[in-house]
Amino acid sequence: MSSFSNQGLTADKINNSNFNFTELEDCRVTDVQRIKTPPQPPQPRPWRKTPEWNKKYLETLTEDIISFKPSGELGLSDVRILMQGPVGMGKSSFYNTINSVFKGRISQSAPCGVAKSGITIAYTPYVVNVRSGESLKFRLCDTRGLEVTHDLEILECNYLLDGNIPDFYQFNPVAPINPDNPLFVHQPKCTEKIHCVLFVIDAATIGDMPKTMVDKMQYFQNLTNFKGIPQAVLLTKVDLACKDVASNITNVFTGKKIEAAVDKASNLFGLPRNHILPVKNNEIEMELDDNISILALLALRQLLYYAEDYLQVLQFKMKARNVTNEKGDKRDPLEKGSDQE
Ligand SMILES: Nc1nc2c(ncn2[C@@H]2O[C@H](COP(=O)(O)OP(=O)(O)OP(=O)(O)O)[C@@H](O)[C@H]2O)c(=O)[nH]1
Ligand SMILES: [Mg+2]
Repeated sequence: MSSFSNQGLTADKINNSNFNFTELEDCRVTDVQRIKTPPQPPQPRPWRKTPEWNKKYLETLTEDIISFKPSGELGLSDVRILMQGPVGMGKSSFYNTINSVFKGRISQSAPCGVAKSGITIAYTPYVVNVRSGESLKFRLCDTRGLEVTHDLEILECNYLLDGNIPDFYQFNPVAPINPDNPLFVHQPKCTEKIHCVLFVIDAATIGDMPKTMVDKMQYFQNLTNFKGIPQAVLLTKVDLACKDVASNITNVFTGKKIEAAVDKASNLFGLPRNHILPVKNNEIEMELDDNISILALLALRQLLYYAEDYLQVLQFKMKARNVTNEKGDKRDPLEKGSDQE
């Protein structure tokens, strides 16, 4: 039996009213240890494998994204990821969050905020530069948000996917662009087309989306499916959806409310759950937060993988049809009818 002598000290002096024992003469060491280290509550099981929340992992993700290059054979300078979704979901903020990581400070290049008819009104394929000034090999294409009453015409959505809408084109809700418009891009290059679609949805309000909006998104998704373009859902505002995540972003993959929002998005879009990417954009932050950056880069890296997989399929098709690449300019594998049977 392990015991110790109180050496003349009284229980009051020793326990300082913190310990729950009074029989000091026969106090076992194991008893003291048990009282000092109360058993920890079991950690909730993550619903998705959690990333390592540390600087080293942030560096790994950053390097993966910097080293991303679209497959050579198509001759693309970069891939285009189109952000689409209702107004105010955090599309522009996602670009700002990504751009901030590579700038090394909070950046607000894309205007964002809350306005009834939306803040973004133009098609803007944003580029991200590293600090040396070099551009990364992807563009986050921001566009006008969908509204229940007013939005992009479905034909305009089709033109967006096909690269017919010029960069920085300002949408006119009362006069949708058409092939007679002098700005219309009649023969877009493969690099001007969309290689991955990202539906941007607010995790806190996904359950309240009006049916008309869901229908609009699904209609747009059908178009995307028809063209074989890969898709994912960016689930923003996870801080507003779950208090535990608001207090600590690393709880995102254990938060039950986030898991429920992921399930909902997966059902809504008919996409596997690993295509649903939760993020928290910079909003209140004045300084970069590594955990926010890790979550955003994790999503972005996955989008680049989807775009790359798509390009590989296009290359197989190109080879099968024996068409030359953009440099040879003989035939574009994304030409209408060439990527679908
Ligand atoms: N708390 C919180 N707020 C966010 C988050 N993402 C975006 N916001 C805020 O939501 C509002 C709308 O964000 P935007 O990025 O402008 O949304 P958008 O989808 O680009 O909106 P439109 O351009 O109007 O279609 C802004 O006030 C953002 O600061 C997030 O993850 N958490
Ligand atoms: Mg916007």
